[in-house]
Amino acid sequence: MQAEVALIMGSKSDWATMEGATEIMDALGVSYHVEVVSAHRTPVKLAEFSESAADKGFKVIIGGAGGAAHLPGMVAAHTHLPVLGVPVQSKALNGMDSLLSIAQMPKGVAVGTLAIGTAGAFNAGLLACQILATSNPELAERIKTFRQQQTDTVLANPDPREV
Ligand code: RP5
Repeated sequence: MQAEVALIMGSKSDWATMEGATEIMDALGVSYHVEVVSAHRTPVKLAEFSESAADKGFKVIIGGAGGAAHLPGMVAAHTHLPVLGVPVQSKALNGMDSLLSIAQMPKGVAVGTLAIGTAGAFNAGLLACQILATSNPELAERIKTFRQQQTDTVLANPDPREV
């Protein structure tokens, strides 16, 4: 079965962060493909991957990268599919470099930028599911259930001193 989401990242070192996207996609029953595709180390592969992504059946691409994080922007330059960018926390600048590299796209080529690090990766997976849910009512119901469970958990235990 063809995966609906392509989850790509610039390096194997990004996996510890990007794995968070798979957590929520697994929970919501959305299929994904995972692969290292580097804007700088494998630029031809990046172009070929991005140009063929729609024809392969992918509907959303999540790209995670750190430092000079050109991956999501360059993917977006090669496809009309929605691209979600996750700034991986870098050692030198704590991910501020990654964030600005991904967020500051020029007008006309869009990347949806998430938060730095694991929260951003998780939310990229969630947002990919929400995009797919616009044409999948059953997935939309599963997302609503997830959100309600999250709300119920917080409301059920409002004392910050209790675990
Ligand atoms: C980026 O450089 C990657 O996305 C990664 O976050 C960062 C460091 O890569 P490695 O040197 O760990 O392979 O391209």
